Amino acid sequence: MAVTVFILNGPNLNLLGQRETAIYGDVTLADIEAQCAEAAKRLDLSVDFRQTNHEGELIDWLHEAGRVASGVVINPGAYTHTSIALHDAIRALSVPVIELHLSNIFARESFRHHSYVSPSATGIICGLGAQGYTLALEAIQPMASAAGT
Ligand code: CA2
Repeated sequence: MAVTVFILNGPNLNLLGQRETAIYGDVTLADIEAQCAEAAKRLDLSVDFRQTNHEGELIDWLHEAGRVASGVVINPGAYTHTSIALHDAIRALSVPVIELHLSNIFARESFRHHSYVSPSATGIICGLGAQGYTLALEAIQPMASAAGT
């Protein structure tokens, strides 16, 4: 049976494809969702793809993932660099969590070089654009299957 992986996207990622295309490319979040649905089919995963601009909602979704999912892929957006609450919520999970960034945060402004999420994450993918989402699903599939919901 397919296990469930939450794919959570944080603030401003709903704007992808409309602005900042030099950094993030012209791909939209809807394109990424479609790409994830295709990868999920191939990997026999059930994916639940969400985006929010609210920190508390991301935290509620992480708690929900702890109850009903076998893994989480999260692009926390700018909360990556500010949120101890996200750090704590991810730390409380026993399912694998992959932190994902479209851009290479280490090649950008210095305020993006620190992540509060990374020390709590199982693994990190950054700088590979939209392809990172497919790679994250490929990486989490065996771990999520072992975790098994
Ligand atoms: O590279 C990533 O995926 C980021 O998580 C994207 C965040 C940024 O704050 C992180 O440092 C790295 C930004 C999300 C998208 O922001 C947009 C803003 C305007 C127009 C389009 C996207």
